[in-house]
Amino acid sequence: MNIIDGKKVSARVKAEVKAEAESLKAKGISIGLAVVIVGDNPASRVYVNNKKKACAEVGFDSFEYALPAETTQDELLALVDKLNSDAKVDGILVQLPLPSHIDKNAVINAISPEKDVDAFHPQNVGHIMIGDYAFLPCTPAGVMELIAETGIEVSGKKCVVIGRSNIVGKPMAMLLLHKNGTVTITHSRTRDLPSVTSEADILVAAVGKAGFVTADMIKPGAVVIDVGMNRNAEGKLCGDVDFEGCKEKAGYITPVPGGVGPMTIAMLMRNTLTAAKMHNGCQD
Ligand code: BQF
Repeated sequence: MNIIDGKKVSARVKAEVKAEAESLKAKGISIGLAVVIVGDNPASRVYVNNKKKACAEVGFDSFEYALPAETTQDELLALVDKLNSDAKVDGILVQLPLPSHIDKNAVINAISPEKDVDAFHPQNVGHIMIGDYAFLPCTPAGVMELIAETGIEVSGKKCVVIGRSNIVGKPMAMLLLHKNGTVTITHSRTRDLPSVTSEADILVAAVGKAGFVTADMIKPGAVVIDVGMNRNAEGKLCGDVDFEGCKEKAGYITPVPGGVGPMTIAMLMRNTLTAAKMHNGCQD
């Protein structure tokens, strides 16, 4: 059993981003990320703080817009519009989930694709599908970095993704496919899930249920990546994988916290750097 250290890998990615940000700064180019949060979801507040902290670490400016829960969709769209044309803003991040009276897709569609550092805009989703990336989807891209860290090649391997969300499951499957994995996407209607997952050389769990993946569901020696972010009865952060039960059987496994989460943030920093380079005409 090997534990993949997401904190360590994310520190390396952030150090690379920081070095590039410094060389841009030497040319008079600063990098800015706008972070928009609507309402007071405590988990969202933590995530936004993590993103602002990472900006400070790598030398980006961050601009927080904390709007009340009653903000109308039109008000939010007006803010996005303003940020789209603000030259100090290279990346725009609207923290999800949004209150139910706001249409998430209307907001995502309003973000300029050139500033869409989450890669949620349909134009960027299309790029991901084709494999000519402008921005990488942050969480799936972070997972790919963690898989690379094991030294195990994706090409030809059986990869199983549990979960089909637009944010994780679907783009995750695309990135694995582009690396020539043989990819299966499973979900709540999949029949006999354990028989599918126990064939996986690489298993990515993005379900949203604590302890969903148990040892009987994994292949001995498999790479097990846990995207889950759940709280158990004691309020402790835990993933979708029964870590204690799976850690001996898996070849490699990611912990929660300290696995995929820090990578999501690091990849957001990388995307913001990419955006700044695009906006300043630096080739990449
Ligand atoms: C860690 C997220 C579900 C829904 C919306 C580090 C984060 C989390 C954990 C973090 C997440 C999850 C984010 C750790 C951002 C990842 O040390 O393990 C960082 O801030 N994340 C988000 O913005 O929205 C979410 C999960």
